[in-house]
Amino acid sequence: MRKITLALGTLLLLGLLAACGGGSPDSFEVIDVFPPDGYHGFTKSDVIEIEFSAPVDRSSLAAAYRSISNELKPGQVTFTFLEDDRKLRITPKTPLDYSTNNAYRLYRFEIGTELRDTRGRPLKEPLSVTFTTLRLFKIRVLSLPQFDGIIAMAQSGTGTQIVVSDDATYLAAGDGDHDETFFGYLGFPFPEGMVEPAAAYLRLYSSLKRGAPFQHLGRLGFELMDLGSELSSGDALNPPLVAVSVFEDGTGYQTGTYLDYELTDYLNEAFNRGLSRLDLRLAFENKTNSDGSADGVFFFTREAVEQNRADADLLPVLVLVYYAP
Ligand SMILES: [Ca+2]
Ligand SMILES: [Ca+2]
Repeated sequence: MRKITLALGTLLLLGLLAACGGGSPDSFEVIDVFPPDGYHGFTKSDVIEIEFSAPVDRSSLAAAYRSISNELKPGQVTFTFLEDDRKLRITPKTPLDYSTNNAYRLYRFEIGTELRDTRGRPLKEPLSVTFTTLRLFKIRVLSLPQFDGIIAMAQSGTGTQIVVSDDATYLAAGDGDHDETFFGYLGFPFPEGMVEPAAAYLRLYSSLKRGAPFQHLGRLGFELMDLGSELSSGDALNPPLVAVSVFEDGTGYQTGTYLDYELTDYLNEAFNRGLSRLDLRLAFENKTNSDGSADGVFFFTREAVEQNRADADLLPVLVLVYYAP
């Protein structure tokens, strides 16, 4: 008899719990928060959102919210209640600053047990969140060996002949002794974790010049490409992804010197297109001046270093500045 009574009591209790599970939870607590405590990589477009188990008594928020971070103090944020006051959005009036180097920039806020729900119950546990915004990184990236190389294109009676050399020790742009056209290629991989690109600078070492390319072929253009999975003949014929905006006109061009070009617009374009690299084609405005004599500029490839034909300092380098968690 006693056993039956106990079982009946358990059933009643379960029934009571089930009834509470509906619109009337057992306790007032945080059930989700963004960013979670310890989060890295909060961006300028992110907002803080906290989801509660029951509707918040709005009048209790002022006493419950606090922050030691100047940009998150009560006067510096906007509070918005959503989803029948079960969700609180906290939007900084000024987007939170990113770290200006690779050190973490910390932000912190708390919601204390002063917070009540509309039934007057205090928050079960205080919420304390420390998080960081994006950090700034500056790295040097070398072109991948399978993408640095040269493509030669020649016109003959039988049509256009294209020769791809992705294992050459140099890349060249210009024309050759038989009026063929040379295009040079570079493919710089993006680092993992790049959330927002900031700037890109290409540094070339002018190892060799033949003829008078800037007089005969016009300016050297840096063309943004998508080289795909490998260098192929189509990469000589395909147009650049966007209009070329960076040119070298040859003023002061000397062999044996470093040349610097800002390619930030190219970086942004490649990143916004979802590409995993900054791929470049180096091409003069005129494919050839048809004088039967070579005019061109030359740069080392990764293979040149691997074969001990050039020092690593002389390789094309992309200095990449970007934000990551
Ligand atoms: Ca190569
Ligand atoms: Ca020529």
